[in-house]
Amino acid sequence: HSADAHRTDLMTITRFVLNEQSKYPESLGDFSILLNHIVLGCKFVCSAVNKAGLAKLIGLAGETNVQGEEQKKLDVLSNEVFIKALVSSGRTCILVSEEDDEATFVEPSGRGRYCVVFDPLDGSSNIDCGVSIGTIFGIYMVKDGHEPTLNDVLQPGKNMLAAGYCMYGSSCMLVLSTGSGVNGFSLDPSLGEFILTHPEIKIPKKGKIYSVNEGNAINWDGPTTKYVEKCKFPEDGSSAKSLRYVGSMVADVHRTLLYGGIFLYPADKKSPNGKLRVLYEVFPMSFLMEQAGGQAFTGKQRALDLVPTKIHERSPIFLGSYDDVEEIKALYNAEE
Ligand code: AHM
Ligand code: MG
Repeated sequence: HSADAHRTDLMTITRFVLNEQSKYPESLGDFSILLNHIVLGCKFVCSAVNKAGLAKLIGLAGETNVQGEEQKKLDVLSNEVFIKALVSSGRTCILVSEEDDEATFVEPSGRGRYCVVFDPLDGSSNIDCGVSIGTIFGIYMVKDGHEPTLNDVLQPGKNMLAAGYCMYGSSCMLVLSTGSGVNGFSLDPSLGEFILTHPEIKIPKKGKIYSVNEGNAINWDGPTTKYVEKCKFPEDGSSAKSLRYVGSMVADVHRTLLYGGIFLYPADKKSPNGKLRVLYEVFPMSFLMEQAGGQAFTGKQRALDLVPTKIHERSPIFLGSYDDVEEIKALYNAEE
């Protein structure tokens, strides 16, 4: 019986990645080691996020200002844990974190070939109210033998070797692509292991949900305005789309991946480059979308073709189901 098999033959994320890597005989197992360190960071953040509410209660009983400090600490703490886990893996050379203005260059003695770009705890406005937040990461590799420079991470997203996110939601889920499809793993808290629960995720070709901060509509450009209008008042006889917006990119993208639809963070008059960061928000999510059969578009081009010039650069982003992104592409292309 297949249900029994699920309970006794557990595909952990480590086993899964080792299996994948064994297809490449030249693989040294470095990637598996790196991933194990990322997984450790995710488990730590998951546990810290779950305790955050409790820590707040304890704080309230004691000092009055502990409350605010505890919450702030969660981003900083998550960042420290990831930086230390990644450096100690011995497999990284450059780290770019949303939390740090400058990139971290690993000392030569502890260096490896991988560059990791990440947002350790995304969706900061949702921490205080217990709504889903997440970690996003992307991985590049430096070409053999040269001294690593920022140019090794200022690469188009299509050069990433792997990308993923971990969502701290009603359950803790890690979604990963190493360039051959997308797989989802759920943390079994009793085992402390991520178990493959969502093999070969494919995004529906077309969806019924759009996801955007409509409060910014007054500042939108023509194509975005027109697209959202079409979601609400379709002209072709199709039914209107539902609106879902958590305000945590990981949660909004995760839902889009599983249910289909489109996620938008467009440019607006106030933020001509949108809000989201290219290296550790736009690229990893675009990589996952394409790997799942969807698309990701910046309003001008395929998102993964973008060449960033600064590590904290921003870009507008439209990603999700193939057909839905095709529609917004048509509207932007008609503008030109
Ligand atoms: P953050 O890095 O300060 O948490 O901001 C990123 C978040 C994303 O998770 C989310 O998609 C977006 O900001 C929501 O922005 P807004 O509140 O403008 O809708
Ligand atoms: Mg962020």
